[in-house]
Amino acid sequence: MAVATASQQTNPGSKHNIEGSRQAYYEKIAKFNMAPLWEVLKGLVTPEPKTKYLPAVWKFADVKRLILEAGGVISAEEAERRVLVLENPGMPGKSRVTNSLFAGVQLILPGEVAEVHRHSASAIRFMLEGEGAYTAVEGEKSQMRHGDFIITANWAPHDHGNPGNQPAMWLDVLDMPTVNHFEASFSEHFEDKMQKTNHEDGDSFERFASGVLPDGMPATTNRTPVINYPYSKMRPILERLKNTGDIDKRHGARVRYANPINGGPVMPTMGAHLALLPAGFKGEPYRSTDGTVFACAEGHGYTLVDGEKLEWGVNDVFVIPPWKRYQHMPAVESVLFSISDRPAQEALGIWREGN
Ligand code: GTQ
Repeated sequence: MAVATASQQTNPGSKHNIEGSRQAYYEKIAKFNMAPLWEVLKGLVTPEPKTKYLPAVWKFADVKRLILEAGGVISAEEAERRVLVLENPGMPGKSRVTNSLFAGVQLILPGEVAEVHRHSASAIRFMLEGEGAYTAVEGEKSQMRHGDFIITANWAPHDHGNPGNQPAMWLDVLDMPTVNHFEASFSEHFEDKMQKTNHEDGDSFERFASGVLPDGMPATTNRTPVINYPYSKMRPILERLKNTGDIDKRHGARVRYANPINGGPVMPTMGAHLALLPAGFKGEPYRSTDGTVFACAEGHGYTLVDGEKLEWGVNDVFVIPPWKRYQHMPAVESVLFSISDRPAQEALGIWREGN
């Protein structure tokens, strides 16, 4: 072996010479905007999903204290949206919680308005704390209460306001990184600060999610017409599932927020679930290719992810990156909201799950 190594060093075909001539070749083709696939192929076509994003928890006690401080730093009007971005610690500075999703917590103080605008990105709100604030979407002014799930589909005009007397805080999740991946982002402002709303609170839920549909409605739409899926209507359904033992061993007693027109996801890019984890539940391991953002609506416990314990309680937010194996371990009966890019992956045929 020693002899062979010595002869290789003087051989014109030695490893050293080959690398040198390859490098010269790479430099030559780079001038023509070309590059060798074989140098990068393994990183591009991985045998399993690889992520730089990390599992993480944002404790509501910290989020609340710090965002209330932002109330003294900038007004909602000046900020346009007074939001603390929940930055994934694996990718700081990217304004992302997963590679495809943005998450933030928004604060509206009593008397404030966040002016009407619209954009290509779709948004959801999951209401955390404070009563008296509303989001107006497409002419419906929707009161936001703890656990409510509010839809702002792409290009839908929306404004927020708080005529009440408590600071209102909610989780925003938007598909901005997905839209920006396609470099397809538009946005615009309106002359008025607020929309004229001619649909009463709860109108879209009653109109479209009661087993009948306005006659002549198309049989399929790629987004839900419902603006607010109120927690007061969802929570009793979880109770029904629990009471009949319809409890998934990984997810608990879980509903998927559906488009009532065709049963599809609420939006093409983002889908959400609400799950009750009964007292004593020990979740079996689960993983899927959709990195998922969770918010705790009730209870407390922890989620095991790759041997790490993410402890959560009411209004805490946590993220599980793609293909990380996790198990939910509630300490008491708990309710978890979750949202991910699963509908987008399913539409593209790349979504997978496993244990
Ligand atoms: O409420 O319209 O967290 O446009 C980020 C961008 C919230 C909003 C965000 C937005 C909004």
